[in-house]
This record gives sequence, C-alpha cells and structure tokens, in this order.
Amino acid sequence: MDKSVFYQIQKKFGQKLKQLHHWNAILFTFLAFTGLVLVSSDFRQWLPQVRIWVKDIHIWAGFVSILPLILYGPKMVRHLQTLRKRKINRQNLYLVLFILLSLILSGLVLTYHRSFGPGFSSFALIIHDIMTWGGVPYLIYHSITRSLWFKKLEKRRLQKLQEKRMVIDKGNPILNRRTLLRRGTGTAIALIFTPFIYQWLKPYLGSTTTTSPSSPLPLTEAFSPLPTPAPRSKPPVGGGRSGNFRYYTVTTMPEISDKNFSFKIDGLVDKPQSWNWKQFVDLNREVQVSNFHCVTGWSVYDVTWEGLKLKDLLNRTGVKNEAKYVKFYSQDGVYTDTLTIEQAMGDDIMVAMLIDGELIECRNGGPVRLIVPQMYAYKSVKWLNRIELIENEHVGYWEKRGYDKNAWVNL
Ligand SMILES: Nc1nc2c(c(=O)[nH]1)N[C@H]1C(S)=C(S)[C@@H](COP(=O)(O)O)O[C@H]1N2
Ligand SMILES: [Mo]
Repeated sequence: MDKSVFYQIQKKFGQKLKQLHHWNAILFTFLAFTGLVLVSSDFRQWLPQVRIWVKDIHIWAGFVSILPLILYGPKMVRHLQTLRKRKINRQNLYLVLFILLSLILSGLVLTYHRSFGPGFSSFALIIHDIMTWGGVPYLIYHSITRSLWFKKLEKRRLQKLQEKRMVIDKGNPILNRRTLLRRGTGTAIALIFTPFIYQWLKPYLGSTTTTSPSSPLPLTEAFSPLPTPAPRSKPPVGGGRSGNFRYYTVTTMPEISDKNFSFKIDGLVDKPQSWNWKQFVDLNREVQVSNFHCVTGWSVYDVTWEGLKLKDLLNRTGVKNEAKYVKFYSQDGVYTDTLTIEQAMGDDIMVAMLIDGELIECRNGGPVRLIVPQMYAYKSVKWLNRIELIENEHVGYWEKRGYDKNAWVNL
C-alpha cells in the first residue's frame, strides 16, 4: 500500500479518536459535577426540588455517556494495535475503560434499583462511590494531560528551558519538566479530591466518636429522664446493626430537648392525646429488629429499634370511620409524609425512640422517629412530633417533588 494513504487513514483515525475523547471528557465532567451535587448534603437542604431535576439529568447524561463507548468499541482493536509497543499506555487504556464501565454498570443498577433489590443497590452504590472518588480524579488527570492545552504548556516550558541553554541530560532532574508538570497536575487533583474522599470514607473508618455539630448537647444532658432500654434492646438482640446511615435532612436539624419536646395524635380520632417528654418515656415500648432501605441505594441491616407500635398507638387513640390517611409531621416544621390506614396498621411500623439500645441521635432523627421497614426510608419521618388522622390524601415531602408514591421495597 502507498504509504501516504496509510498515514492519511492513520490521521483520520486519530482525529476520530480525539473527538470521542473530547465528547467523553465533557460528558464526564458534567456527570462528575451533577454527581457531586447529588451527594452534597448542603444541596439537599438548600434546593431539594432542584435535586430531583439534577438526579434525572445525571441519569440521562449517564445514558448518553454510553454512546461514545459504543462508538469506540469497534475502534478499540485498532487503538490497541497502535499501542502495541507502549505497555504503559495500554494499561492506562484498560484502567480508563474499567473505570468508565464500572461507573456505567453500577449507575444502571442504581437507576433500576427497584428491579434489582436493595442488596444489589447497596453494592452498586459502593462501586459507584469508589469509582467516583478514586476513578474520576484519575479520569480528570488522564483528560488534562492528554489535552492540547497541556501539550502546549509542556512545549512552552521546554522551549523556555532551551532558551536558557540548560544542559539537558538524563541525570538532570530539572530536565524532566514534563514529568514534573504531570506530577504537579496529579498532586493538585489529588489534593482537591482528598477532603471529598475523606468525607466519604469517614463512616467506613468506623470512628463514631466524633460529636456532630448539630447536637450541641449530649443526649444524656438534653433529655431527662432517660428511657431504660428493654433487655432485648441492650445489648441488642441481633448483635446490633450492620451498615451505615447517611444522615439526611431538608432543613437545618431541629434542636430538641426534653424542654421543647411534645408528641401528639389528633385529627379524626376519638381521643386526641398529647404527651410531654416524661409522659412519653413512661409509655410501654416494644423491641423489633428490621432493615432500613433508602431509595438512593444504601441500606442498614438488622437495626434493633425500641419504641411504640404505630398500630397500638392508633388503636389506643381510636380512629374515626372517616379517617382514611395517617399524616406524619416532623419537628423540623417542613417534612411530612402519609400512610393509608391499612398500611399504618402494619405490624412492623414503629414510632421509635431507641436504636441498638441507645437514644436515637438527633442527626438520625431522634429522639423520636418513624420506622416503616418495608418501604423506602423517605416514609420514615425524622423528628416525628405529630400524627394526624385525615380524610383526604396528603402527598409527602419527597413524593411531592417526584419520588414514587408507591414506596414499597421489592424484598
Ligand atoms: N424530617 C425528615 N425526615 C426524613 C428525611 C428528611 O430529610 N427530613 N429524609 C428521609 C430519607 S430520604 C431517608 S433515606 C431517611 C434517612 O434517615 P437518616 O438521616 O437517619 O439516615 O430519613 C427520611 N426521613
Ligand atoms: Mo432516602
């Protein structure tokens, strides 16, 4: 074959590859940005509504990002051939592809988490997290050091160096400006990502001793008298929970103590009731072990809760015939959700006060929160302080903003 034709083809191939690269880089920058917004708890508080849109956009961009990979697929064999003699480049390519595929596959499982179930979802979420915190910085590094802009920078540095007529030999460490520039870029990216990685790793590192800034008073000082845990609660019957909560709130966390605590049941009931802290602590509690599933993919297993069965509370208060729904209020003044009367009579729905034998922390929704184990946890209202029986349907906080009204987990 005429050599010039061969080079022509090579050049075209190179250009196509470069275009794919650019598209992919733009898409992944966008995905990384929307992804960071999604995990940011500040954003959850600040613009909850926008969070849902960002989630949808993130999912769509994720689907679109499969396209360049599909287009690249057939070209890959040739790309690998051109890298035949460059082992490091080839390994780099495998690594980049591995990161991209893991992100896409785990993303797909998370998108269709309802069909996959909570086990697969939590696994996919861990993969998605690891690949985000470890993989994305690498992808960014890869894109930057391969960009035209970076190459120009390298060239200019090299030129300056030559103008200075420095002796260039292999032993001269200054010579390796290119390596230096690359390492510098790598370090900068690592530095930027370290706090995020640390944030993410913190719950896994298991240091639960850090006091959260949101609960200024230790629970033992904020609440008196303290509830005495049942024997099955402390030590917890099943040995305690496994997995970690991610603490969510759409407001700033309410500051609750025995002074401002109250709990009431009203609306379409026979005997509306209201309790202060001491009266509420004196009610007879029960213990149950159940799992906790968030719709974003994480789960906590075998949590030992101690509290009042909702069913018993409702039966005690007496539900009027017109009542069709049970509405739950949070002391944060914003969050609400509902169950139908039939759902609310479920045996494992609990107004919980203790978790694994301890008073529920503020950030975890304490001192009193709802638990609906068989539904996604957006039903499990934190800082629960009021239950109202109503006739007409009320749409809950997240359901109003796009979450599914059907919150049943496919177990
Ligand atoms: N008051 C209130 N309750 C809430 C929420 C919230 O933001 N505010 N988030 C819900 C969601 S989506 C989940 S997954 C769980 C999280 O509970 P945790 O923060 O204790 O892990 O609380 C639910 N109840
Ligand atoms: Mo959730």
